Amino acid sequence: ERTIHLKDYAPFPWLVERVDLTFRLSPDATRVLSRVAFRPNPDSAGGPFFLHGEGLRLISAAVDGTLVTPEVTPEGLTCAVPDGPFLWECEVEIAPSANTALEGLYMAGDMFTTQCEAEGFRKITYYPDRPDVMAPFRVRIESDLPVLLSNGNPVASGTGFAEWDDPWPKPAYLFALVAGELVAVRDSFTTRSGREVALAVWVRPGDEGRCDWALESLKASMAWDEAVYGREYDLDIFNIVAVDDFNAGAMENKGLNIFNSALVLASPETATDRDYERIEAVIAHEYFHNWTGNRVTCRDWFQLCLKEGLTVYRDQQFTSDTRSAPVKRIEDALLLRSRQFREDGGPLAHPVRPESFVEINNFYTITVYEKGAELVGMLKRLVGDNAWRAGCDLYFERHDGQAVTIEDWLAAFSDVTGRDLSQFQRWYAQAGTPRLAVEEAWDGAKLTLTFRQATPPTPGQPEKAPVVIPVALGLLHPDGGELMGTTLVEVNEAEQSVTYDVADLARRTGREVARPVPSVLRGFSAPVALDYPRSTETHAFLLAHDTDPFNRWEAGRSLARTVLAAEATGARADRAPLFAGYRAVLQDPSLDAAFKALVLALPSEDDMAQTLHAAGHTPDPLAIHAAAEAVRDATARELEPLLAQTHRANQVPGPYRPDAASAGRRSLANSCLALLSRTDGGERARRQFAEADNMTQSLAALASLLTIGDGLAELATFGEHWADDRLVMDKWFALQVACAAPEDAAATAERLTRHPAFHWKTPNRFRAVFSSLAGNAAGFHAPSGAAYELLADWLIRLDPVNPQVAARSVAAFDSWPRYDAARQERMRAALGRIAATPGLSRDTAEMVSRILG
Ligand code: DPP
Ligand code: ZN
Repeated sequence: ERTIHLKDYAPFPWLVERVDLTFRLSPDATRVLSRVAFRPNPDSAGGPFFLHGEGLRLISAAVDGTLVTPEVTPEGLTCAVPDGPFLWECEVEIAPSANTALEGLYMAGDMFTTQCEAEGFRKITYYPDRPDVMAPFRVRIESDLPVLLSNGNPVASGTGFAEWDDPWPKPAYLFALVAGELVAVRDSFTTRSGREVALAVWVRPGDEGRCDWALESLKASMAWDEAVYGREYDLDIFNIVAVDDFNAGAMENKGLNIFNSALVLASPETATDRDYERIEAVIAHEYFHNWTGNRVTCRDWFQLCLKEGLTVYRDQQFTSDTRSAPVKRIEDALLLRSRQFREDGGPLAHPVRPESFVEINNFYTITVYEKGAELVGMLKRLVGDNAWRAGCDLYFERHDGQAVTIEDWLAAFSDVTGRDLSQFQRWYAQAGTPRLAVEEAWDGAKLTLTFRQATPPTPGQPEKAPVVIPVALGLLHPDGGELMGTTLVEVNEAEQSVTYDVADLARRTGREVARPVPSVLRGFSAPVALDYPRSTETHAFLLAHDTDPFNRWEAGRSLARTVLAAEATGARADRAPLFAGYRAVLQDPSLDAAFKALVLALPSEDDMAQTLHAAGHTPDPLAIHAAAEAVRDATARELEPLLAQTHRANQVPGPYRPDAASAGRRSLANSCLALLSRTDGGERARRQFAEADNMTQSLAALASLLTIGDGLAELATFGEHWADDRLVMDKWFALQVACAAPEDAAATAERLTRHPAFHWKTPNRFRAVFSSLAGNAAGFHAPSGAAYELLADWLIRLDPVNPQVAARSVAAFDSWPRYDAARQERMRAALGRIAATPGLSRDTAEMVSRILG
């Protein structure tokens, strides 16, 4: 297998002056004509003229107008070319209708669409398909279809054709083309310098009523990027297209964003609050790429975090500003700890900037994205808000129109601040989650905190050096008040101490001297695992008194974790402090509803498996599930009147609105509903299901019923009612598997694969069943191994059709090393069976071999 290494980077020996493409569209035989003006790259040491190209039928090629016969291989072609500038022309034929991998030019139903990131453009024509080759593109599309779209501004159109011109130099991965019978929902935005931008969301006829939220979110994003980063949009038009068959979430093609329809289309009847929030965030994310990714792009794919980590960070900021900042921070930490820490602690661990890959599509990971965003957040914390903005401005100014590296990014900040960021750079190079141990010493007047950091070994990286860990901390007085507000401690040694003169702090705040209660890693100021054993009383105290909302939530979480860890390992736990904490939080009028809902949610079962594994146990998924169920049952019994009252008090009257406050109240009411269903036999949920006028309420009610082993009638009603709606049916498929009892999960998934609407070649539908199965921890790890077998069977079937989706789904098996011998053996056997499949894709083969180690 070819392995690509970061250290082997060399620039392409030519520069591209401009690209002209003509597409003669036809599902089975599309012709692509390209004219590319090359000139020698003065920064290159030279080399052969090699153009990437895969699965293309070469019709003809010419250099400066003279026909040539290039040497063609499965990866591309080489050709003799002149020493100076020259014009390359070629014509190829491709078959979009045969493209089930959904990479390159493909058919989504009757429409033509593209997905080129990372290396899909080479399936469209011969080209230097690498992000450091940037050029302006002009595109002519010839087709009888009514809507013909590409990047940039429209420059000409007539019967059977349209022409587009993108003046901004871009790499081929940002190329896009869409053609089909689409309708537009339009709006406009005036930039702060007065440029009028025409906005449109293009959808299949019938979906027009579900575009308003995407347009609102887009306008809000455009205004936010101007206000917060001073970044304006730079074309006359911004198009978004909704596509049903799409491998990922969305794609930031210049001026023509293409979205998985699940992340664009929303109406109160069909989309949940969660969907609305995700749509808003993803619209923002793709829009923000216009500056972080498009105007300034990546030199090579090893630098993927340069654009993704930064853009995720920016979309997180946007959501914090638009909704609740503490709630957003908690949600991001939840995601990071449940999925990124898992990845970082298993066989798929890799640095935020990997050093090698076989298939780059396998590195669009939670580590590159979410840990990448954490690194950006830490950088901002370390340099401060003013230097942050100055550094960003310098980065944009210096590198506009360039393809750059993490070193270039960090240089902007060291230049602005004079600070040496070389130790910080280790965060990009070292895989694994640093563990930060904290110890307190109290002498009656001074408090010393000692920090010890260590990053565990990961594949290929046995030894780790200390990183810079910004630790935000505060000190609380035992009377509940704040003794010292949040300060930042930079931990950059393996072991480091900091001492606080508590006597002095007490005098200054007019309090008695007493041992303070530290609140450490406020706001989750660094993506580390904190090892700070504290008593239940301390957690209860922090839950009641911490002034930092994140740590307040964290304290509640720790109470729950302590109970679950004990009960899942057969020990007895005192649940009373947890229930007391729940009571206090539910009754606190100063806390918002979304926050209360987050406190009420138990750590996920996979999260508990990670916790137990880190503590030296072999986690038993069934025991964890049973413990969580028992705690939920007990919570429902113990807190019933308060839950019922909270449920009533948080009903949102009037027509559905997706704003954060309403969504927060629904979230809290539905958390209560889920618990109350355990004691009321599902009565409230059945009523809510019958009366619901929006998807949030009806899906929550249905989930509550299915979780208590009820709701079959409602499930059938729901399925019939929404049979023709592919997005809602994805929820119908997913929910049944997600809510199935451990012993039923595999059978439920298997039964659904026989459902006539199980269109397994559509990624959303495949994932509705199989991501849900992998996410149902106790069901996936049921002792029979049936879920492992079923997933392996389907991955073997999917791989030749859609290698990208198959490869991503294999990651479900990456937790095998933490389980008992029997489960390990079954999971490895399933992986072995996939590995032994003849003709396995490069994508899936790489994943399986990394997981097996
Ligand atoms: N479309 C994906 C994203 O925005 C990859 N660039 O993250
Ligand atoms: Zn992105």
